[in-house]
Formats: sequence, structure tokens, C-alpha cells
Amino acid sequence: MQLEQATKKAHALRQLITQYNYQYYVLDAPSIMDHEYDQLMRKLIEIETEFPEIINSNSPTQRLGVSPVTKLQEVKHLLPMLSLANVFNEDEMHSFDTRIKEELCVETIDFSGETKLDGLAVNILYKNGLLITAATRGDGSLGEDITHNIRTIQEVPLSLIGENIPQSLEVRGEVVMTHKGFATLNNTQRDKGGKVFANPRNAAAGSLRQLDSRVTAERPLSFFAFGIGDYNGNINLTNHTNILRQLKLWGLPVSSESKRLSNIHECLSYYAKIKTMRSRLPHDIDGVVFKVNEISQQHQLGFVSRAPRWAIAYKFPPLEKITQLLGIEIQVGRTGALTPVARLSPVKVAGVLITNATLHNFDEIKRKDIKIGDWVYVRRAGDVIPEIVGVIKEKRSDVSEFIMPSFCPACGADVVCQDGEVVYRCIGGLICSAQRTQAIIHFASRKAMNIDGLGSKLIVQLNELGLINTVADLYLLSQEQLSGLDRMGIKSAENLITALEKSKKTTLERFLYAMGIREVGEATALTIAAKYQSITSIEQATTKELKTIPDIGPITAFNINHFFQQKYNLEIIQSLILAGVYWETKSDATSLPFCDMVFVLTGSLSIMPRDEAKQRLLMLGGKVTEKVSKKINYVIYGQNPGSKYERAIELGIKTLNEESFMKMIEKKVEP
Ligand code: 9MJ
Repeated sequence: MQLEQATKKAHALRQLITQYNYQYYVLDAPSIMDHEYDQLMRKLIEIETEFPEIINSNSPTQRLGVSPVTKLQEVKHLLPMLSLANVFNEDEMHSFDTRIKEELCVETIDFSGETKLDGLAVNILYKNGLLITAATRGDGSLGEDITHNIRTIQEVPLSLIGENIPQSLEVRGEVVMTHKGFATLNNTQRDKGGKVFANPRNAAAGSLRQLDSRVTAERPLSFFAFGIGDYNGNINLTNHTNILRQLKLWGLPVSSESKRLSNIHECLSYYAKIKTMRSRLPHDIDGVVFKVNEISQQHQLGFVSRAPRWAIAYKFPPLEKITQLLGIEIQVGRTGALTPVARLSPVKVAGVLITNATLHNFDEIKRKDIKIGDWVYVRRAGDVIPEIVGVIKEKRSDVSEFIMPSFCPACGADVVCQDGEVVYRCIGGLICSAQRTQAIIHFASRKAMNIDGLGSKLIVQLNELGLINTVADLYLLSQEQLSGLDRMGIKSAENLITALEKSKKTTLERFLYAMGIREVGEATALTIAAKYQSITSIEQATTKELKTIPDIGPITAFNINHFFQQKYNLEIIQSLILAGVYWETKSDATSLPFCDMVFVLTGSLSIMPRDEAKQRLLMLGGKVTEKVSKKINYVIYGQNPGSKYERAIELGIKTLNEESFMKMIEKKVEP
């Protein structure tokens, strides 16, 4: 290829890639498959490697810096970056509305409402459509230069698209980290002994202040534009809604929740709506921002002490509060695992009174250096169990160390911690009433035997009264016994008997899951049930044989085999069957449509979780494995399929995208 041709080709590829990035990140509507996108990138890299002189810093191949910066330099914002004044209740919102109406001498005001992202505000300067610098807010006038890190965020365009691109444009927005990204990051950090972050905001801030952009590139950061600063171009932006629309047209991601609101009542309804959505959003928000929509009115109102008078943040109650740790109690689980639970001085977090928080395990107490009597930050995000985020060391006085007991608090049996495990366990097994109770709670749960109306309180009561010792005793309970219990009338007793009766008809996989074997979740139970088809065959399976099943590791295989070696467990199974528990035997495996066919799943599936896809294939007689070899019948690929997909092409194995896969499992025939 000649230089001229290479330049043209590279330019066309860059434009295509920018366009596909835009469709993916901004419009959330990808129009090509990930591997096709990867091919375009690869082609561009090839050309740029052959003709390095045509590389420019805004090429999509150039997101990563060559070497770390030595220090974050200062950057002056062209127009100061303002912060927002806050309100915390409806009265304050009404005062804000009244104040600006009076000031503007108008009867009604048009607002723009948007979520208040809880991340880090940044300012990105584009000149003639190219990203030049990016900086933190700093003191509002001077920020820190984080251009090298902002460039690693895929959804931030390195060059703008569309029409009427200003000669100079400051884009204002927030960098956030999703809850999922935050959890993954902290797990990785924990595994490699690195810094664990207290919340997604701190993680985003820490990531943006890295000197080495290769570290930032590994961090799951997102960006949303919420406004502009200085701009210079021949486009007249007259209201905030137009600005957001225009930013999106220029290729910048904008929150999809923003809405034009015509009065204070609509603002209050918007606040209420966003508040109910809060826990379902992928990232933290700490309130809602209302902005006077008309730019001319914004100018008229101006600003005071670095905060615009035309905007307000209506904050949500915080997700984190400070309280005192009164004690640490131990809960014994179904498998004997001892979980420390924090007893807290009651505190209202995001509208809910919190008295307990999970401490996960002993290691977590050590790692977070938590002592009884400490003042701690408690966080409650969405439906997540409240947890202790950290300790306020400065407030520490008169504290005591938590010591893991050597004996089970429920049954007095020894507590052991096996080498390499973080979990301490009671070795009491079924003599431990706590383990027994938890095992019965698990047996009755929805995904197991699904015994409607048999909750944990009732099970504890039945256990304490000596009415049930094993799960099989549940089916021996009489209506008279039940109606004599606390908060149980004749009608509820009758309902429970009916529910118990109904639960007898089950499936092999549910039954197996209900046994509560360590490491055997629903997916594993299904795999085993699909493979063996009968409880007798499972009982006879050796550890060696179980290990050969895809996704069953040596520990799970040992646990399954060990469980069925126990005479006591076999007796319980026998009693359950005698009590009338049954399931229909599936048809012979050889008659299933995909019998003996082997599948590999690769890439992220968007139609259904990978576990489910796997289960569906197993149910139809197929096998699912990890490695691509000549023995594989189909490779099913989702987004970012990577090397397994490439290997399949190399070996000439048939590949199926998600759509064809769905068709195949629905029709139960090969495509
Ligand atoms: C956040 N944090 O989501 C503003 N913000 O506007 C939104 N912050 C802001 N707007 C002017 N949506 C100053 C700050």
C-alpha cells in the first residue's frame, strides 16, 4: 500500500470506529458485532504499524499513553467550573422556585431535571473537534490535568462527530464507576493485596488521579456529559435541553434520565420517580439536579460564591451514616460456616433503620481493623445487606478486640478453620441445632422445595419445640400440631399442610439442590440431574466420575460423593420418598434432541445469563465445555468473543450467534 492510500484508508477506518463507538456507548444501539469492530481496529493498527508517520494522537488506537506522567500538572479552566447549592426537602425546593421567579419577574419557569451522579466532575476541552485536555474541577478555576486518564475511557470521544462543531468547546460532565465495576475492582484489588476502595466514588477518584494511564485503562469508568463551559462557534444554544441534545449529537454520552419540566410540581414528581429508581441504577446518584432551562434566564440569575443561582441539587438521604459498633455476634449457617454479624447502635440509613450489618468473615474484620466499640461508616445501597465500610480511627477509645470463638455458640462443638480457607466452621454437623434449622430453611426455600408459608421463624419454632429434627419430619407434621403454634390459626395450618403436600411433586434438580450439599447450587444441581437422571445413579457416582463433568471441580465432586456416603443422609432421602416426595423421570438421555453434541459458549451473552444458556443445553441432552477442539459441534458466541471464537473459525467449527442459538433451543433442532 502507498502512503497516500494508507492515509485515506486509516482516516476512513478511524471515522468508522468513532461512529461505531458512538452507536455503542452513546446511543446504546450497536450496529455491528464486537468481533467485526475488533477486526476494524486490528486493520487500523496494521496500517499504522506499517506507516507510523500517519498516526495521530486522536486515532482510536492511541487511547493509552506511552509512558506514565511524573506529576499531574495544573490546568486553568476557560470558564470557571461551578459547584451546586443543595436543598434537602420540599420546602427548600419551593423557596428556590419562589426566589428565582421573583428575581426573573415571571410566573412560571421551565426546568431541566437530571440525576446527580456521584462521581467526579471533569472538564474536557475540544478544539476543532479534537480532545485537547481534560481536567478535574479542582478549586473551580484551576484543576489537575488528567487528559491521559480521560482518554482511556472508551465512551469519551477523542474526536467529535456531527455538524457545527465549535472551534473551542469545554464539555462538563461526571466520571463514575458502576456498582458492578466497583465490586469486580475491589475483588481484584483484594486478591493482589492492593488498595480496596470504600465506595465507587473514591474508586473513580483514585483511578482518575493515576500517573500511569495503563492503570486507569483497567478501571471500569464511565462518563456522562451534563453541560458546557466556554464555547466558541457558530451555533446558538438557547436552552439547557438543547445543549444536552447537541452534546449527544456531537458524540458525547448524556444521561438518558434528563427531562424537561414545566413547573415545580413536575420537579417534585421527577425527584420522587428518580428516588424510587435509585437502587436499580447501575451507578450511585446522590440526588437530582434542577437547572433553569433558558440560557438567557441563567445569565440573568448569575451566580454567588462559585454556585450558579440557576441550578440546585435536591439531595437524597445519604447511603452512608456513622454509628457505633456495639458488639459482634456469630451466626451459624447451614454448612456450619460461622458468620460474624455486627450489632449496631440503631441508625437510619436511606430511610431504613439499621441495627445489624454483615461482616462476611473473620478476615474482613482483620482487614478493615474493626474493633468492638468503634465508630463506623455503615452503608446501605439498594437491596444490598448493610455493611460496614470502614472505621473512624480518630474516634477510637475504649474498644475491645473481637475473638473468634473456639466452640460453636449454638451447639458447643469445635470450631475449625481449614488451611487456606477464610471461613470458620462448626464441626457439629446435624447435632448442631443452628445448622439443622438453616438446612431446613434452605430445603423449604423457593428454589428448592418451594414450601409456601414455611418461613424461617416458623422453622425455628418447630425446631425448638422438637417437632422437626430432619427435613423429612416436615411431612409428618399434622394440622393439629401446626395450629397450636404461635401466630398460627386453623386456616394457616391448613394452608401449610396443603403447601407441604404440593411441594411433594418436584424435580430431581430441585430435590438435589434442596439437600443443601456444600458448593451445589442450582446450576450444579441441574448439571448433575441432567447427567444422571436418577437419585440412585447420583448416590453411586464416584468422586472421580463426578470430576469429569464440566464445571464440577474436585471439591464439589468430593462434597457430593461425601454427602451420599453418609448413611444418615441416605436415610433422610429414603424417608422423604416414603413420605411421598417424587419427581418425574426424564425421558432417556439418548432421545434428547442434542444428545452427545458438545457446545462451547464464549463472549458475553445478552439474551440470557451464561449459566442459563448452559442449563438449557444440558436439559436438551447437550454437553457444554470450555475448550475449543475438533470434537466441538458448535461455538455459541456473544459480545467480545475473543480467542475461542477465533479458534473455532480456524478449526472450521460451526459458530452460532445469540439469535441463531435462541432459534435452535426453541425449535430443538440444529440450524
Ligand atoms: C452531576 N453531578 O450529575 C451538574 N451534575 O451543573 C449535573 N452536576 C452541575 N449537573 C452545574 N447533572 C454544576 C454542576
